[in-house]
Amino acid sequence: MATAVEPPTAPTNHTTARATATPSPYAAARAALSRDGFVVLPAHLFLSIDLPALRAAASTLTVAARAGHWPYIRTLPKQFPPWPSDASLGVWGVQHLLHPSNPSHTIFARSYFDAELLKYVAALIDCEEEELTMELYNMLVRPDRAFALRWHRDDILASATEEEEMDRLARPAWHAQWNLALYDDASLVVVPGSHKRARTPEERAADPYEPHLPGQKVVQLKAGEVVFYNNNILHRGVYDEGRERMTLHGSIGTARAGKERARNVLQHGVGEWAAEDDFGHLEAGMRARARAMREKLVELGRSSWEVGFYSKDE
Ligand SMILES: O=C(O)CCC(=O)C(=O)O
Repeated sequence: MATAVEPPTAPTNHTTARATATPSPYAAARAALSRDGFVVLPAHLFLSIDLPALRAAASTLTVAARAGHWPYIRTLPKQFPPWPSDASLGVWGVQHLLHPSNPSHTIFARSYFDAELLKYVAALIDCEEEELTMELYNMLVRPDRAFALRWHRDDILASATEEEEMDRLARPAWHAQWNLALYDDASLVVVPGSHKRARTPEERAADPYEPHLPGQKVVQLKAGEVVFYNNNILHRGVYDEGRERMTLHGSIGTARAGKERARNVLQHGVGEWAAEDDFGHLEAGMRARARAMREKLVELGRSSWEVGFYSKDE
């Protein structure tokens, strides 16, 4: 079972930590992610995560999105992109928190580029921090009416054969994905360990909205906690439209990722505005990191212009 990882006494570089006998917190998180497919980290690790400021910014943007004033939204009843930009359909996600036209994008950027978070990301991907590439920063919110996501793996189609599943699962993810809960959240349901194996006959035969798959676990997050999860773990979202949800949903990649990852990232439209954001309001050290990571995303867009995308809803 994935457990919360205790904080480092003194932050260390994950490559240094690998050589020591006692696993560093970064190595422990990596081991848990590798074993279970997810790992929950405590809120106090991440000093730049300012919950009151994030809640205020998240609430303002969500109100704008529901009123039709923020066009980057996930709309009901669609699970996968692209989503029509019509808030009257109902909203379950708010996209592009780092878009320069979001007046609060700097507040979200401080949490996305948090120094400690990036150390964990590099350790979980197993790359150097200098190789990290900006990807996506979105927010999952209480849906406007009853809604749930079906069981899925983010970049393996439900129609994949056992061989196709295993072929994809055997390859490195080259990115890290996380949920950071601004309010207590129990929406993400996973099947621990399923990121390492093809679906069982029972999982294949199950209803896409099957409420109880063997071994499933509801990931319980307290406000401020972060769950990193393998996006190809068998998972779903089960939502309570009556309960506040504002959970930041991020991913960061590495320059080592190929076109497959480029498709997954660029299908969300981030390539259209990323070059405009110079993160000018961030503090110097964070600004330099953000600009370097943003540059890698812009380069990914340039070199992958032909990737296109498919929709798993079809
Ligand atoms: O709501 C969640 O936490 C899960 C979201 C998800 O599975 C997805 O966006 O593919």
